[in-house]
Amino acid sequence: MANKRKSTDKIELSQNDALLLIDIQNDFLQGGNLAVPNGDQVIPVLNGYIEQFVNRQLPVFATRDWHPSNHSSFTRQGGPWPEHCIANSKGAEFATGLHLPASTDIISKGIDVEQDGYSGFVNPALKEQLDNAAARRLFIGGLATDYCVLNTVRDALDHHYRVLLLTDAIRAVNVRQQNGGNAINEMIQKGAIPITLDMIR
Ligand code: VGL
Ligand code: ZN
Repeated sequence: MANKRKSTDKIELSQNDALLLIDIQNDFLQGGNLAVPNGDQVIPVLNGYIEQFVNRQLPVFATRDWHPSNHSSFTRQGGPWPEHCIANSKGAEFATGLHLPASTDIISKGIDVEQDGYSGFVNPALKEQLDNAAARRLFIGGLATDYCVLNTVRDALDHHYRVLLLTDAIRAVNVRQQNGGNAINEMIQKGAIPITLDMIR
């Protein structure tokens, strides 16, 4: 099909592009309290994207789950998740292997007891800072495909950003085995464009 995007297609980075890294935090990685299966595999790939953006002096944003110790999503409070990403804890720190530039704009979410915080846009600072940076096209990757990536992409599309989904740099929790695949299908169906690192030049 002539119109179908192939992995050989190239994407030229330009101004109005921003990289948005979702929740690359110790608790979502191997040994963490809510480790995403194969989550660590996204780190070297994201470092490749970071390099491309830094080389062009394009902005990098990183969200982080930043919960109080009595967050409503924790099983102890009747929620679905083990305790994870408690503000200022080791588990909430960004992975040391992730090469975040010093200029990274950090967006905390899930900071109130009742705020679910799956989407980076629950913190209004994200939209404000993206607008300050004149970002129109967001390259989104990270953890987890079926929660925070999905909800951030939904909101980004609702806010009329163009979204490029980094399909080689996302991993799913897969509480049910099909959740990650379903999430990817939904994001693409809503307008996100799936890309891989080799497509960037
Ligand atoms: C996430 C579950 C709970 C995520 C955050 O980052 O996808 N998932 N909190
Ligand atoms: Zn959380």
